[in-house]
Formats: sequence, structure tokens, C-alpha cells
Amino acid sequence: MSSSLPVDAIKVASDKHPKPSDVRYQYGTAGFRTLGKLLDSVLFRVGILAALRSKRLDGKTIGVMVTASHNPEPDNGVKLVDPRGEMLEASWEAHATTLSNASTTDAFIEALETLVQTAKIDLSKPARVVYARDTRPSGPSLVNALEDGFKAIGAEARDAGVTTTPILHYFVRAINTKGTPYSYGEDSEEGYFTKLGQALKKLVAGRPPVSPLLIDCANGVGAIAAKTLAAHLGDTLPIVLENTAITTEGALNNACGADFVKTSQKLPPSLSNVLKPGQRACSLDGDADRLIYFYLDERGSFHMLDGDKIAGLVAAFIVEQVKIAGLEEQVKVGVVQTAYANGASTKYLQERLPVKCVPTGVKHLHHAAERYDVGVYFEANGHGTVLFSDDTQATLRDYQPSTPAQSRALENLVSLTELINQTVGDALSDMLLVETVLSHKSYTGVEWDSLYVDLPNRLVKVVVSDRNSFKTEDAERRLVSPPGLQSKIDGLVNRYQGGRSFVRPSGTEDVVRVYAEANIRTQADELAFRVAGLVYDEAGGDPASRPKEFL
Ligand code: NG1
Ligand code: ZN
Repeated sequence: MSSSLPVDAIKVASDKHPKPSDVRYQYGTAGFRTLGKLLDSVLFRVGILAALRSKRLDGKTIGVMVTASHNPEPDNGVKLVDPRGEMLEASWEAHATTLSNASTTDAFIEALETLVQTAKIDLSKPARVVYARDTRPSGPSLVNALEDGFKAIGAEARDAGVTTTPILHYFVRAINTKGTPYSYGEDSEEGYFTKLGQALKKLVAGRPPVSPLLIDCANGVGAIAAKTLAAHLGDTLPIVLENTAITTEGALNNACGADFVKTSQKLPPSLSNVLKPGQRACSLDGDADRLIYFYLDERGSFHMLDGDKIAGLVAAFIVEQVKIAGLEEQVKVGVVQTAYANGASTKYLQERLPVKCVPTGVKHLHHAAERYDVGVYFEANGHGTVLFSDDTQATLRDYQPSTPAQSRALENLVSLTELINQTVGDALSDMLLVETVLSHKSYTGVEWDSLYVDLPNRLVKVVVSDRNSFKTEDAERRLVSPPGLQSKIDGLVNRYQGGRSFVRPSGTEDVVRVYAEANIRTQADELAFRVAGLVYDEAGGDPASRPKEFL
């Protein structure tokens, strides 16, 4: 290795970004995430880590996104994006955690030296990064800290400004594939919107015009991106934007957005005088990587179409197009879900194609989906995408259709590979995907919703003394610890018709989550309440979080 760390420059800069002594950071499933005001030292250090990751990968461009997604406005966070636009490799999550917790500048330098040795980083390689942030007020100062990290180590850094998480992922892949046979598109926002817009136009050519779609932008960065997208789409898809107050303090994700809709199973109050019965609507989250659809029926009742409904709609459509194209033998479609998927969705999908259940967390879903020719994955909360393997994309390129119907279906499949952001869940791309299928099937929300009927379900949290004492197996569907608890849960579940319940420690909050579903609402609520009670009693629950009756 021909060069060494610029220790002096890093020392001077690091002293300007001291680590608070009383905070312990963790790079979890969503990167670092906590109050924005606690993250200055983390951002500086992540700047250096991203540069080292790039050097380790021979100067490939690494992405850095500053966001806290659907969390409230005072929170912020940061996560790294690997060269193909996917999440940071798991082994580096531990490096991120170690660096962020070094208590002093000297300890930080020492941790860096160790990382360079153990990860065999050739410091003579170039470091290239691209970074962006969402609209949070704490964003600009955190980006300054990040830039100080880039400067200290001498990285070539490109500022992608204020944009969505999935657009940043798109940039990373586009930059790293530029000029190769796997070119992913122009590495600009214009390139992204043009790619999506053109694909949609091809997919819905000749279909009847559709009524306007209302988008709840969560008062976040999705408002900016959706506005640009609407301009690119023109009459192809008329769009009405709501909750676009990106500069109003406290508005972000507040009583609106995908997480609000999914968690409360309610219409955002801000839309109550805006949304007309029968009109299609959807909510993005604060960084526009989650999507939840909904509509009001004729009586004004609210109906939600979550990530499971999206997976059902999309997977069935892709299977149908593959069949019409005559590619059934060559192209196998599969679906990946987590235990939080509604049991009715799993049943609906299993009757049509292979379905795999994996532990919570996008990286698990993404990796499992990569094993199919076409892998559809969605979390119930609305985060997901569709992956077409390289072999499948080559099959689609080389296939010779023998009828006009085959030819049209083949074109549709090729256009889907362009429309779908295959790097990560992307609310805007997923929205165009849903709109494509609705247009092809001539479905309104009502018809889509009736593909299957959701089982009533309830998700609750219990604060316990040590959530790490909860260990699971079978893709988090069964507890192995605390010992004996699972058989008690089984005993309860057996008493409920259509009953299912599981318990797991959260990866993002200091709580244990309890999920339950059953054939009728009151039974699902009661089962959740009883299982939460078991957890509370077994694990020394905090009296403040003693499960309350939901009935
Ligand atoms: P945890 O806190 O581990 O349940 C939550 C979501 C995940 C995922 C991550 C990352 C639920 C029940 N859990 O994980 O699906 O989105 O946050 O943001 O929705
Ligand atoms: Zn998000």
C-alpha cells in the first residue's frame, strides 16, 4: 500500500466534530437514526467511512443519504449505499458502529487505522462519493459535517442536493454502470424522470385516460420529486399534490404520509375535505421510499391498500404478462414477504406463485428476491420493489415472440424493467407500477381491494427490561427465548379462529413488537392484547406500557 491516512487533516477536522460522551450509536437496519442534534460527529465520521468503502471497492462511487424517513422532524439519520445501489454490506455496519463510538479524536484515528488494516484498504485508490439529504431542518448542518469528513480524507464528492432516498440509490447505480453494458440510465434527475416517464408512456399507450391520482407527499422531499414527475407525465397520468408544505416547521410526517396511514389505518385529516369518494390516492413517506394507497368508498369509509396489496397486484400482473409472452418456462416469478404480511395476502399469493418469508429488514427481502428470475418484495408498510435478474433481462432482450400478443407482453415486461427502480423501494416508481397495472386491468381501488380481503390485525409494542432476551427462529415467526413463552403463545393462538400471532424484538426501537390477526376484528384485538400481556408478565414489562384493552 503506497499511501497512508492524512492523519493531521483528519485530527484537525475531527476536533471540530467531537462525539458527545453520553451517547452510544448503532448502525441498524435503517443506518444511524436518532435526534438530528446528536448526529454531528456521526456525519463527519461517516464521510470518512464512505471514502474508505469507496477505496476498498477500487474507487467505485458510494452513496450517502441523510434522512430519517418516516420519523418525526427532530430526528435525522444517515445511511450508506453500495455501488450497485443496494444497502451497505452487513459486515461494514459493524465498522460504522465502531467508528461512530470512538470517544475521542485519537480513539477515532486508531479505529480508522485498525479498519484500514483489517479490511485491507489500499489508500492509494481514489475515493468517490455522491450524497443527498431530505428536507429536514437539521439536514444542512449535518451535510456540512459530512463534507468536512470528505475534505479531511480527500474524497471526490458530488452533491446531489435535496432529493429522495431512491433517487440517490438510482444515482449510485447509474454512476457506477455508466458506459458499461449494464448502464442503468443518465446519472441526473432529468435522466431518472425521463426513464420513468418514457417507460410509463409505453406501458399505458392505447389505454383509456385515467382520472387524477391524489398524492399525499408527507410534507417532505417527495413533494419536490412528485412535482417534477407530474410535469414529465403530463396527461399520461394527471396528478394532484397534497401535503407539500416542505418549509412549514413540524409538518413533516405529521398526521400524514405512508407511516401515519399504515399505522393508524386512517385517512390523513388534511385530506378529509379534499379526497372524493372513489378517487385513487396514495401516501409517500418523508424520503419517498414507502407507498400506501387508499380510497373512500361511496359511503365515505376508508380503505387502505398497503404493501401486501401492492405485492399481490403487481406479482399477479407480472405472472400474467410472462405467461402471455410464452416465457413461463424460462422466467420464474417469486414473492418475498415478512411475517408482518397479512395472512390473506400470503394465501392469495401462494395460490399463484412461490412465496418466501424472511426476517424483517429490507436487506433480507432484497437478497431473497435476488434468487428468483423476477423477485417481487414488499413489506406491509409499503417498502418494496421488483428485481429482474441479469439472466432474465438478457432472456427478454433475446426472445423472439411468435404472435402479436406475445410481442406486446414482451414489450410490457421490458418496459417494466425500466419503470421499476430495482435498486431499492421507490414510492414514485412503485406508484407508476401500480397505475400501470390498474390501467391494464381497468381496476378502480374497489376492484383491486377485492383481490382478497385482509384479515383484521393488530400490531402493538411492549417496553420490557431487556429486549435482547427475545430470540426468534423461523423468519421471526417463533420465539426460542425466553424459554417456554412460545408454547404459551401457541396455546392462546389455538383458541382463535384464523388466529396467528408472533413476537419479536424491534431492530429500530427499544421495544418488543406483538402482531396478531384473526378472522374477526374483536378477536384479533383480543389476541394481540393477551399475547402482549404474556410478554409483559414474562419479561418484566415497564408498568407504563402495561398492555391496554383495545376493545
Ligand atoms: P422494526 O423496528 O425492526 O420492527 C421497522 C419496520 C420494518 C422496517 C424497519 C426499517 C415494522 C413492523 N417494522 O423495523 O418493516 O421498515 O423499521 O425502517 O413495520
Ligand atoms: Zn422512508
